[in-house]
Amino acid sequence: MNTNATVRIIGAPMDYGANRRGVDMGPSAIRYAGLADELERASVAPVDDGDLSMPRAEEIDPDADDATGLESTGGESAGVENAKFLPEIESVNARLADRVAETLADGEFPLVLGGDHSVAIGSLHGSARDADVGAIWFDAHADLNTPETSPSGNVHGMPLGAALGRGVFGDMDWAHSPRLREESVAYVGLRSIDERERELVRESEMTAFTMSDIDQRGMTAVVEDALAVATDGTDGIHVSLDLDMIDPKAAPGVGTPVRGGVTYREAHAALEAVSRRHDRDGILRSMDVVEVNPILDEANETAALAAELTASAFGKRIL
Ligand code: HAR
Ligand code: MN
Ligand code: MN
Ligand code: MN
Repeated sequence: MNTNATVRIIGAPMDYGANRRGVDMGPSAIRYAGLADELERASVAPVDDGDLSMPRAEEIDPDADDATGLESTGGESAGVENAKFLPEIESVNARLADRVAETLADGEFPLVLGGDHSVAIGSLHGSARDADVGAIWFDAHADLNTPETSPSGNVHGMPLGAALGRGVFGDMDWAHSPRLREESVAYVGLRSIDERERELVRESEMTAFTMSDIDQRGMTAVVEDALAVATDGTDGIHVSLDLDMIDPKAAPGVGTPVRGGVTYREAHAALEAVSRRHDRDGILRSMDVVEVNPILDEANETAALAAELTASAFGKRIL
């Protein structure tokens, strides 16, 4: 990284937004896999803030062993009751947003370790508090649902919907807070999109690079275009890295694996492209690394890859 900013690691061991237990262990798994050493190899001195404290899902709901939470009602007529654990998710995210905003105000770089992808609601809310922020969303999924459109009621399918100020999001008043603008958001890696979400993405002003775009154009060209979108007219970018962008062969330990994802090297190429642009223009402002589920991954290789990719984003080079 060409800035001297301290990278502050903020763990958010939350799985309330996912449909399976295990991503709550993501922050531990990524640390155990050697995140600090990897970052040091990128000449970054990380400071670890530890984890935000939060009750385990079973302490809220004894039947949450598969994180079923409330029964999903789904469909357009459903309201916030179709968002499982929404009050708990909002309360964690309100604290996370404050931590991210304070970290930025101190001139440091917030690196948020999830947790399921609903933690991006907090990191984006904090990052966009005092700045105009663009985003690159590395993900197999569009995460654009709202409680009204979600087929599952799982909030990890809704963080971009929330950050764009769509739908009803209880206390987290995105409609009246600083938020993302559609034209400053670029997806990379999409391949699993709900029917309703497909319409929402098409109708939106967001830029979507699917797996087919990566097949046809190559990862580096795609990410350079995504960077152009997210940096245009903004003060900096938030990178949200959902490990399920990567093919389950290289990243088996994720909450929602989808085959046909990017390879190990393409993933590094993606984050290296972010880092090269950051070296030039100092564009990177905040980042989250989410959906690592070590339960599904005997060798903890997904967490190791998460640590390596983070180092690539911060400037680690092969030579
Ligand atoms: N779109 C589906 C839903 O809303 C699947 C959710 C996506 N899961 C994730 N997000 N891992 O990236 O339920
Ligand atoms: Mn996601
Ligand atoms: Mn703003
Ligand atoms: Mn995903």
